[in-house]
Amino acid sequence: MKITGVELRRVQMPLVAPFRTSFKEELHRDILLVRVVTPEAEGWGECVTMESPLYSEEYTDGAAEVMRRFLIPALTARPGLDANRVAPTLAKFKGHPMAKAALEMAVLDAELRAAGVSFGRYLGAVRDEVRCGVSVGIMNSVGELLDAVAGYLDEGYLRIKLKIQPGWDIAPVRAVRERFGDDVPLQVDANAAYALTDARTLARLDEFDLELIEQPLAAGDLYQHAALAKQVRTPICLDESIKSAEDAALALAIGACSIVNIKPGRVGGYLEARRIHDLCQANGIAVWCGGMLETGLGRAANVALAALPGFTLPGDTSASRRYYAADITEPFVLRDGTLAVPREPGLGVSPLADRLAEVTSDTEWVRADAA
Ligand code: SMG
Ligand code: MG
Repeated sequence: MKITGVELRRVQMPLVAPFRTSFKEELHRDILLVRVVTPEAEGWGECVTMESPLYSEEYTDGAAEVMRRFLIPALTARPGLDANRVAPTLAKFKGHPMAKAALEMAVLDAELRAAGVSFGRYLGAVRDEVRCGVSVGIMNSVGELLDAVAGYLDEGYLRIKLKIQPGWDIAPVRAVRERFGDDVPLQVDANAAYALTDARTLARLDEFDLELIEQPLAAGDLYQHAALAKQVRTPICLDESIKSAEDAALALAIGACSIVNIKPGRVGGYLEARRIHDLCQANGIAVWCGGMLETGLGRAANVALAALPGFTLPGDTSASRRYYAADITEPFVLRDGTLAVPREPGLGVSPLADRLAEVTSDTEWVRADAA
């Protein structure tokens, strides 16, 4: 297919409640969507960057800039483009996996809509619905946290992930265990807030029988994670450290983790995400699908990915209402702790025109011959 042009669209989405991690509190999302137009079909992509480069090096204004200046011109200059050629075409530009992933997602959506094939079927989904967890932010008090967790358990979430940081770790985890019991699948995510010298503190989490501890140390600390893994019993899961299937292979080879959080944006797209899934599955390593507070567009693709056979743990693929009072697509609704995998072609969901218009703050058309 040949790209006619790409629309960059910014949408303003207030969160239903503040979401605090060890690096930032989010109250509102300023999201970059891409719409790839081809003669056969249109496709949507969602860029999962945040406003500032705190989760990783990327940030939303930077992603828009690298797309309009480098990535989109490289793609539109290519006749015979398909989703599998997006990453190789963009590989000469270093970094920017989230920007690249959004474009690849949009091209894949256009291609699959034209072919009448769903994301799930294309990626290799083996389930009609996926089991969901929820990620619970850092709160002002343990009481507030317990109320939030109680609400999510009532809604039916199948596992709870608590965001932690130094000073908000042992006490909140203990309180959640004491209040809700040992049977609730519970895990924690530090977003790289600790150092290897904190190994003793992290080992104190062992008594709570957590499913995993996610990204305790810095993204570059692969070796240190391997050392930490020898000092704690709780399985280590990596998020920020894994930017490609190669990274995942290295992490597994040196024992830096025993579980992987797969986020398509972080690794440059759904096709690389599938490669990581395949690698982990071949090595008997469990994976689960992470989240970046996506709208219904990114959620549709994540849910399709999470339906692959190796995604054996519940993901951060929560229902739309956990994030947004009104999503830009028909909302994803939790049923018995699961979300349904869309069956229609491509993403299987589309933005609701009125809703999209309401939340759009800016649109920009990048034409093919701008190259
Ligand atoms: O989409 O439910 C979601 C958020 C899940 O905790 C979540 N994401 O490190 O895994 C993570 C964080 C990154 C985003 S923080 C704004
Ligand atoms: Mg994480």
